[in-house]
Amino acid sequence: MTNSAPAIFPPSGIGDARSANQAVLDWVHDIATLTEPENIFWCDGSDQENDFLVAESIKQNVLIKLNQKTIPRSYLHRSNPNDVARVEQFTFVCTPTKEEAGPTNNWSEPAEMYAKLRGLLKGAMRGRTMFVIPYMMGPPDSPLTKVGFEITDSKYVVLNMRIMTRMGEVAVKRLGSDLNAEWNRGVHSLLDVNPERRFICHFPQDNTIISVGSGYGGNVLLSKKCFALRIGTYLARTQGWMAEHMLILGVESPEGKKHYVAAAFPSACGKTNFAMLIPPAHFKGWKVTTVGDDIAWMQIRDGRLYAVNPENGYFGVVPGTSYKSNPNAMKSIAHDTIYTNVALTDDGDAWWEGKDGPRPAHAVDWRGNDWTPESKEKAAHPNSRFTTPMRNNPALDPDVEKGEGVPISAIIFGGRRSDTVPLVYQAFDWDHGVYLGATMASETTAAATGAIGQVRRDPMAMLPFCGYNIGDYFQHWLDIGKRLTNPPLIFNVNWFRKGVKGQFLWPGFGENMRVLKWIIDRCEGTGGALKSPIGWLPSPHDLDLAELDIDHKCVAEILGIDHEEWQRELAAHKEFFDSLGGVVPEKLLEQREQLAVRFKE
Ligand code: OXD
Ligand code: MN
Repeated sequence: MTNSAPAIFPPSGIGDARSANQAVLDWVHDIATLTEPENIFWCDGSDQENDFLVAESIKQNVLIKLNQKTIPRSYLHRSNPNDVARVEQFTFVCTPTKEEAGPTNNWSEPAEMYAKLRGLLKGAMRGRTMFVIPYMMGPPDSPLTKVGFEITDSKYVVLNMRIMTRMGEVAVKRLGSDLNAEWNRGVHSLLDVNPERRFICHFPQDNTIISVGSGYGGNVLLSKKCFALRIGTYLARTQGWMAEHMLILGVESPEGKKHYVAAAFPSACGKTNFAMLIPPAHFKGWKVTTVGDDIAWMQIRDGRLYAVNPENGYFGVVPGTSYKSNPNAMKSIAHDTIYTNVALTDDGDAWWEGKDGPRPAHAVDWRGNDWTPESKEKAAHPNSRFTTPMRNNPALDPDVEKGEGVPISAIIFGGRRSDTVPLVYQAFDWDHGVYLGATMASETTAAATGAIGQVRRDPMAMLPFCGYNIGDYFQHWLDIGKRLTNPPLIFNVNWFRKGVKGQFLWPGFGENMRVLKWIIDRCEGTGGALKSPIGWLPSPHDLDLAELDIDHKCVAEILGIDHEEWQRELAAHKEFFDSLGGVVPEKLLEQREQLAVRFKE
């Protein structure tokens, strides 16, 4: 720091920049010179610092203290109503050429975007404190673990990053003093939270993210979608590993045999619920444990894929969370949790649509307005969120900190589809599995702004998160397959198929254990299956449906393949591949042709 830089604040011994890498200090100095903050606050992630920032946030109305008896150390934040979800239309991948960003990303020339962002950031932190957050993604002793620094002028971001990452000195130490060491530079400023000046920009070649004009999680907790996925995919490709939008769970049989599976579902399709699944009573002795609920970083060891969860907390969708849908999530969010955009009851509790128990007679809704059960508006925003430490999860897997990761036996793709796609089926091999991932689709939800309920292709649930050309990403998947001697089996699931009357055919939630069990049986080589044009399909008796109250007609319907629907699906696959403008690898085009041929056989 030079003399002209602002003083480090607070001077009380909280936070310390002295041990930081000079390259980081130079960058901090550059951003401080540009944004002109009143103070620089070097975050250390300590309890003392957290208490200080929580108290300040309450004073400034950034946080509302919830009832400390019923939900200890938990707080509510209300975001600006214009700022409640990720903004894909303002998210950019800035690579030297447009081709590198590919057909699925908004692209801008890096120099142009840097100039525009520097213009917006000029003086942006005047009168504000600039926080510097050192953080680490991944377990402390993992070769996959990476360091990032986020500069922000939002206390809410600091408090959330402390939950979502391993923050503070641990990251500074991991980085060390090598000026050429790899680390992610993240700059965030709220500016005036104006959608017209909202940009989430990634510079993969520089390992840099700049996000302005938003205070909403996915846009501003730069560790998550921006670093662990968009920049992560770029690093993964160049370094030969995988960064995926996948939960990771462990399944242990009563005999103590354990498998791990990774699953990619688009946003708000029940990833957190699946990651925390509690098996129904019939599956006595079976245990499901959570390694991660959103992101998997995977590497090859001894011809197998091993996964770590780079995160340290969960940023989950609140509405619909209940003791019925996800008891482990309910226990996780019963303390030490930051709620965003839920309703506030008169006794200081958090409330949302789908919570257990009766609706409150009166509450204050997510916008801060009075709400009663007669109100037309929802009390909690459909994309309201909880931020909670993974340590709160009663089903946390004991190997979550294991540096080498957990070995993955199966990869599951899935989406929200009312028709066409059966409950579960298995790919014939890795390349066919890549095709299942590449052609995945889902009906859109509230996790991103835009229309809800439309079928959108979302390859590997990565459409909004792949930080480079999607064609090269597909090729990377195919290349990884060539290096695996013991590859995970690949499956596709759909919990959301509906009957003719529009009713869900499958009960979902804990009952998804029945599907998981079949997947594990297939990994063990014991599960039965029928060969179908789309892959290996269980027959109704291959699934353990004992003690499940389900109509046999429903089971047949949910496992069925309607040839007409699949002709439309095949056409949609072609249309999607064509829309990508020639980047899809030949191998996947062949997969489509083979699928078409199998339907004619
Ligand atoms: C998320 C998302 O927040 O996928 O995890 O949108
Ligand atoms: Mn996600």
